[in-house]
Amino acid sequence: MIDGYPFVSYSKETFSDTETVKRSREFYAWMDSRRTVRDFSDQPVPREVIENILMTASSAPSGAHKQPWTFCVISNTALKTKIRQAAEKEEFESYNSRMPEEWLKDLRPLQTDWKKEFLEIAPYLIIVFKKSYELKEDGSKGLVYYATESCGIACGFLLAAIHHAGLAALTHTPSPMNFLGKVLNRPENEKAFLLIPVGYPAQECWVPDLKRKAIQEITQWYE
Ligand code: IYR
Repeated sequence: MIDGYPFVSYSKETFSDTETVKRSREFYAWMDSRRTVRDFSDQPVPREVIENILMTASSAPSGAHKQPWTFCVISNTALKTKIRQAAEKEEFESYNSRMPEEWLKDLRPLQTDWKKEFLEIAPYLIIVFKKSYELKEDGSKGLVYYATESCGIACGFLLAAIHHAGLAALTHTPSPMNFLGKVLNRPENEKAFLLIPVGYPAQECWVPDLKRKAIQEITQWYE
């Protein structure tokens, strides 16, 4: 007898080819309408929405089902201010002396800079922490597997859930990010992975009119 989960039947509804094509097309169109947003409204978002999008994120597959993530949810005004100040300090350094010219040139069309007012305006900041190992209650350590891939997939699910709920998000990577672990007092096994401000888009919200790569540019078919 192997220790572990009981196995249950996974019988899902399937669809005709026509319906499958239609569903995939509609989902693509919906996801393709998602944009990274930097202009947020301060309109509050119901707490249950945040809980639901986080549970969606946590439904992502992970190595040996370890779910090696913690989602820190910040709505406290003083804490948001502290995070903004610390992020801007790092970003100022990055934009002014750490990023190479090619990187700055690549960012110019997106019109980003070191100022991060959205960190105080968005009603919620979700900070995803990656566990590089498990810290058990008795203080011992446990392995996790493919933690980076697992967290990346969870963040993808999270962004899709945010978009599905009609909210906007920004994948923000203040660099380096270790100040977040310090500000939030995270345990030693957790490293900040991604900072995602979440909220409704501002009434006036502008995004660059970027184009996505065509199917021929992103695929190689072996038939
Ligand atoms: N972390 C900085 C710089 C930045 C880097 C990339 I790559 C982007 O796609 C956008 C911004 C910032 O958040 O401004």
